[in-house]
Amino acid sequence: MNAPVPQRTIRSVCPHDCPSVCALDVDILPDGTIGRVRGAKDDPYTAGVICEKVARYAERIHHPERLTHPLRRAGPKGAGHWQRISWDEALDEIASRFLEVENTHGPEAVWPYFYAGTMGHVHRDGIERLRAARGYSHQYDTICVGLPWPGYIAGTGLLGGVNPEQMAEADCVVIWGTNAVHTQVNVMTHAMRARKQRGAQIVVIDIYRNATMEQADMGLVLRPGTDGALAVAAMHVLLRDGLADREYMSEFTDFSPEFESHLQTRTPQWASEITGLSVAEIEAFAHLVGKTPRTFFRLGYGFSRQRNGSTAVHAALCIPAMTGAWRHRGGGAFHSNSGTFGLDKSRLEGAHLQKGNPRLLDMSEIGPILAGDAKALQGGGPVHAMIVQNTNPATVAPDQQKVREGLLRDDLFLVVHEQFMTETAELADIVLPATMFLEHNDYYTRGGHTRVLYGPAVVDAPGEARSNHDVINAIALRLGSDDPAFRTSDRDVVADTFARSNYPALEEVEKQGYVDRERPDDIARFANGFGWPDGRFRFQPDWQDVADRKGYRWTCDPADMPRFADHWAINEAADAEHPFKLATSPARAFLNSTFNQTPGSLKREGEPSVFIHPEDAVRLGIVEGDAVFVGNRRGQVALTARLHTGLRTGVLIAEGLHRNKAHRGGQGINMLTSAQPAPPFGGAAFHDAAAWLRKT
Ligand SMILES: Nc1nc2c(c(=O)[nH]1)N[C@H]1C(S)=C(S)[C@@H](COP(=O)(O)OP(=O)(O)OC[C@H]3O[C@@H](n4cnc5c(=O)[nH]c(N)nc54)[C@H](O)[C@@H]3O)O[C@H]1N2
Ligand SMILES: Nc1nc2c(c(=O)[nH]1)N[C@H]1C(S)=C(S)[C@@H](COP(=O)(O)OP(=O)(O)OC[C@H]3O[C@@H](n4cnc5c(=O)[nH]c(N)nc54)[C@H](O)[C@@H]3O)O[C@H]1N2
Ligand code: SF4
Ligand SMILES: [Mo]
Repeated sequence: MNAPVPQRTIRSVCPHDCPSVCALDVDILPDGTIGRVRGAKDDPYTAGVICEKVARYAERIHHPERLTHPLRRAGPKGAGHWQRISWDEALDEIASRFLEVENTHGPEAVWPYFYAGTMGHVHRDGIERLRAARGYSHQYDTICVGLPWPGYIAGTGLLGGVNPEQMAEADCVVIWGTNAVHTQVNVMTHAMRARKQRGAQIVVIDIYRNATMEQADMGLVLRPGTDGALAVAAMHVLLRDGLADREYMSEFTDFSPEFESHLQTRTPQWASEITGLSVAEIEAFAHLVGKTPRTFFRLGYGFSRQRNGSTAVHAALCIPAMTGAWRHRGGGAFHSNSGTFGLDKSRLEGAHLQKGNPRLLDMSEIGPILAGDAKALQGGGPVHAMIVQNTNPATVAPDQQKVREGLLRDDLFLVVHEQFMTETAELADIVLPATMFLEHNDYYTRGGHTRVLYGPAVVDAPGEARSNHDVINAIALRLGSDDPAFRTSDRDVVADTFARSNYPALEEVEKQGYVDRERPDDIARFANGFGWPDGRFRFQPDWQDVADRKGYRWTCDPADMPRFADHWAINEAADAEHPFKLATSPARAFLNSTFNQTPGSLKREGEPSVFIHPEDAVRLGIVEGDAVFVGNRRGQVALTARLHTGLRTGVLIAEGLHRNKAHRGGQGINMLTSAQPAPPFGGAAFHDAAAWLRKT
């Protein structure tokens, strides 16, 4: 008889698409299953805290509905009839169907589609190797970062900021457009330290009194899509009341008399009419940040998911450049450090294999693309085959009706590699079972901090589940590619990527669990200059420079962009038929659509619902718990009305991506969101939809 294996605790890292990228301590029980999952206490950013959904990970990794075997559709598309097949059968069929499409329609008719279900680079980005080797259509990655990143870079020239641990050393923390209590709980750890240790003021700027605002000293509830107006009016007040750091601006920014005259027109009264905030609120905010040198601006993703989101992020980022907050420890700004990791992923992504110069298809436009929209197809032919990894577009992508109809097309061969039978997998021809993070090796960059962490394979995968890396390699080999890049292990790729990037060797990283990429503090706060050639922060962005630097593609006429930091009035306007503005803010216990099948999360989130202001409810004869429809030109969705005093009249908030079928009628919230690429460079404006609401 084998000796019982003692329980052990291993160091891992949360793989989910969350800026916190927590270091985890995971108990592995004697039977090889996982037990408790805790935040690592010795990791300075995680600091022993993780969210409740990951703390309950045992219920996800050992979920009875996990996919364990390859499946082939055994009836009409989407009908739910499946036949179990072997991996060989599955891979052979995929290879022959892909080759058939390549030969009939050309390689651009195949579109590998992925996102960040796992944030491990090997298992997330390895799909690019297959794409490159076959010359398949590229994917333009817009769904999450297409709006915020350009806005940030437009100011600083680099996607990086002050180490977020320094929030604890601030006298004021501005949490702008991120519901951190739901989406990245560790921000609260460090912000609360500042309050406890230094009496720091916490400001939260959002469009409803969300869980994060409940913790704030100053909560600003503005109208959706009006953050740019608040920002420029705050700057107006800073200049007017002598609170701008003119010395800092002349040394470190492009501040000009023209910009100053522009701001003179952006009065608090002007902004009050746009934002719905009172003049007193705008002035109080400006005075607080103007008089508190150590103010830390934590800019989130939420307020960028408006059509004018890029310019809003840029405008908000201008405030610390005017107050000189960047000068002071505890001050400055942060959105993401994703521009600072210095990784060479050329091999991982197969740059050396690139065949031809295929078109670039926008992932947020998957609906129009599959519907045959010529513009979205970039003038090329239809997509006839897809392999989807790490994402669930049938639930998460905008303009859901088109996405669903497109995925159901009979002339589309759809392969979905998944951990669960998601609503995308349900529409597939072939479904492949995928491993989870504790079952494969990978490294993870922490966009919300400074570290790169390593997560090893520590438990066996269930059934025949295979990793993304292994599946990509197997398909490429079957398609006839013989490059050694397709004969590697995930661990080899981590080691090779670290070596190419001049990181410490994997063995060393493994012992420690992480590589610290913290930049010297003066560099992180741009004390030697911002990331543009003249070292100056830009109040007057040059969006073409941003496009050139990052390879972005214009989706509007550059001449239409505001010249300076500003409010840009281009959002979907409410009108007589669509009197509400709807935002689809994140739910606490789901992560996008991940966890929308785990019992603990389902219990917490309850049925899909919509927050409505009591005055609007009274006007429409609606009471708490009523069944309602919310709709617009794109479709309609059944929800349950919840009265909430913490939003403005005329605003609706539907938290979370419940399964479409959790809604009466089976239509999910993205029925209502638009796939129209937002300016300047694309991205989905998920929180910007005009809509009507009526009782069912
Ligand atoms: N629990 C949970 N955690 C998550 C996720 C999740 O779905 N659930 N998603 C993960 C992912 S992929 C990402 S990218 C991050 C995103 O995390 P965040 O940066 O927090 O961004 P969002 O979740 O889009 O929205 C945050 C807040 O922005 C608000 N908002 C919407 N429009 C506006 C506006 O015009 N102005 C202002 N000021 N606020 C506005 C929303 O109401 C919401 O409260 O979170 C990650 N973490
Ligand atoms: N209405 C509305 N829609 C939104 C948003 C919103 O705020 N409102 N937010 C948007 C944002 S910010 C984002 S980032 C997108 C995210 O959208 P998605 O990237 O689709 O994110 P998830 O819904 O979490 O789905 C990830 C899927 O990957 C699978 N997965 C995880 N790990 C692995 C793996 O190792 N291998 C394989 N093969 N699969 C794996 C999971 O099981 C899960 O089904 O959604 C967007 N959609
Ligand atoms: S807070 Fe984010 S990174 Fe941390 S455990 Fe939860 S989902 Fe993962
Ligand atoms: Mo995201």
